[in-house]
Amino acid sequence: MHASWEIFCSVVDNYGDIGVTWRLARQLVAEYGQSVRLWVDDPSALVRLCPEADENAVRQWQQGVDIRRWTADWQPVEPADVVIEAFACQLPAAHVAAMAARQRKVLWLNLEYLSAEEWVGDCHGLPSLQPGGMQKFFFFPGFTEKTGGLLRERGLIERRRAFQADEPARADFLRSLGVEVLPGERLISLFAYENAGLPSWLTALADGSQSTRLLVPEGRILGDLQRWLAVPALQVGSECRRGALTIQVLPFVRQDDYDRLLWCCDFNAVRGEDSFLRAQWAGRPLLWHIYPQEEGAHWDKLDAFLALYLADLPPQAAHALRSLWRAWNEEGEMGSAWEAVTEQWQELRGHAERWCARQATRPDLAAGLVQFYTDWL
Ligand code: TRH
Repeated sequence: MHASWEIFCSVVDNYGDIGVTWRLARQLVAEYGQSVRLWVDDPSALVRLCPEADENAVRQWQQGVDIRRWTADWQPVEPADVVIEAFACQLPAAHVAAMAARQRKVLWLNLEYLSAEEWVGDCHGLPSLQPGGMQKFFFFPGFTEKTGGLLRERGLIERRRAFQADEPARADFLRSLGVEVLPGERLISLFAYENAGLPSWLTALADGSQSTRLLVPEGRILGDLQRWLAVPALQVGSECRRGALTIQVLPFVRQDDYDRLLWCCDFNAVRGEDSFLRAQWAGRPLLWHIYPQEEGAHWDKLDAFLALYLADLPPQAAHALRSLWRAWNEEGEMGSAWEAVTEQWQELRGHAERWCARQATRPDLAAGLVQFYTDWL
């Protein structure tokens, strides 16, 4: 079934909104042969993930996706068969009117943020009547069969495992980022918001018995790192050593290379939505810095995910990881929680691969969307 799709992305802040919509757009084109138009109000965010993109172009094609700049002065276009508003962004009123007036009916979807909370399964796929008579359906990604699934490209897990088994490929890739791993060094990647808990983690790593190389793509956490290191500035290529810890600042890499970076590491600190999921597909233990929400709403999301993720772990390992995640998100003391995690390392590592394998048996989000459209027709 061939259809035309359009995805509307308003970049609120950071890279999660564009990260998810760009990934979905590419997958619908590459794996389902769909025509996809991606509307983005801030193409400079896309350029970080896809450096070939031109932030000034009104219209451009990248990897088969028709990318349009979404500006305030909306010029009417014929709506697509399926219109996705990502994360409840507000569609142009004139476009909604055109969708309602289109002769061939339009499926209107709101793609929601990823959450493991139980209510998500009950709300997934529900319609809501809009002024003007159209229905809008809520599409929830998620971790259970009652949800719309998780973004996962075809063959992703096989590609990831092959890469992890290919030591020369891993070394070449790391070298391309300026990383030379020393024998016996543990690799950790760090992508996080500012975090007052960071110094205590860094101290634990520096004082530890195992040598660690911390790879940090350029971003918001550099200020905290710089203060702990007490250096005047950090930039791409900076490398500093304190005790058993070597910290190396990497460039912010294209989206596919960020996947490879996660695959290379023994442990990944990630944030938001998309990197959080990619770290799960990497099959390695992870630490999630959840996007903080007003009135602490993010804690329910964090606990809901932990309840699922830790369900099959022996109590000690589950306790260790939960304590680390809570300390990180409370921006609290990380030292003792990190030590407990290192004691459970093998258990957590095996579990990360099993979790990934289990989640990968379910239909992915793009498949779910295509199926939803087919069923709706
Ligand atoms: O950037 P984020 O913090 O985005 C967040 C979340 O999506 C959150 O849910 C949302 O509400 C908020 O924005 C507004 O984290 P996230 O989701 O992990 O997105 C980061 C993207 O950047 C992801 O697609 C991976 C990509 N990335 C690269 O391509 N290269 C890199 O070097 C790095 C570090 C990330």
